[in-house]
Amino acid sequence: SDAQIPVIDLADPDRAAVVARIGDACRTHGFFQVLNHGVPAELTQAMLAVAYDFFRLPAEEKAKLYSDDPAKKMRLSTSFNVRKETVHNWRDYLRLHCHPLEQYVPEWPQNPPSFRETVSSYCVEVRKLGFRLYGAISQSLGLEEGYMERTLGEQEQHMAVNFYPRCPAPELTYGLPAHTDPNALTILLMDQQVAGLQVRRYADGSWIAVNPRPNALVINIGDQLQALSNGRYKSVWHRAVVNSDRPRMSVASFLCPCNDARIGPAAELVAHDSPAVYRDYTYAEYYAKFWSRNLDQEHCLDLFRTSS
Ligand code: AKG
Repeated sequence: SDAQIPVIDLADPDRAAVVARIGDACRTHGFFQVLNHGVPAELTQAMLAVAYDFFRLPAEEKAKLYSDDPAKKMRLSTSFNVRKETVHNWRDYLRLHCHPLEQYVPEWPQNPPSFRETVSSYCVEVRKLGFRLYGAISQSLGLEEGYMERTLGEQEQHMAVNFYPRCPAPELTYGLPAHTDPNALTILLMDQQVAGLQVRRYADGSWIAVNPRPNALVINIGDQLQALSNGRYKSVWHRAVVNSDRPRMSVASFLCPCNDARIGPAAELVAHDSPAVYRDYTYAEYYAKFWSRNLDQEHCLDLFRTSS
């Protein structure tokens, strides 16, 4: 279909209009693209280039980093949950914890030689963008600008560097099957040459392709913002398809509440005619639940609904 997710120019001087567009996008799609987002184009290009260089390293060198233990703070892995799933996904990925950087960078790959420096700089810029978006998202819900930042606590930041090799039979699997993101906000840097991301429209369940757009970043609402917004904003299903012609890369940055953050609908968004849709829980509880499941199950947040 020709439907597209909204594209929002963050440099538009009309702040109220930008906030309104973001609110609209979060309500109707749960996804939007941003332009003039402050992450320099040279840095996004360098990030993608170093990601490709990493996955071009000899298999024996990469194998040393392999682990399928989700508790590890740095690991190279494949598929999603290789121990549990029946159909594997056509994806290899490097997962990194990124905040605080000085704690984690010493564990990161030293090869390619520019990896640590490029990825660290990218993480810093993406985090700044994420906090700017939290401000706008809070305001778009009628909350004070600092609401999300305060409620989510001293936030963690994770990264998935997703590499989807050429797939000889792309109709048999996905790069990543449909899932929603368990964190608060995701900032996705997509391959500029090869498309693959598809987003499920909340309105009618149809899938729309998100085509790469020069220098744009893709933003999506994770499960935690759906909970905080009392269901007004949507953490929607999305997936990555693969193809037989070309490999593809994507770099997903996940801003996550701290483990002991208490998450639940904002008091300001709960009223007699809009009761709390979700119960309160800690992020640690949610995250453990998410990783204990496969991706082909119901929306994880449905397990945290109030019983009424
Ligand atoms: C994820 O890493 O959670 C994604 O959804 C990546 C999607 C993509 O590769 O475009």
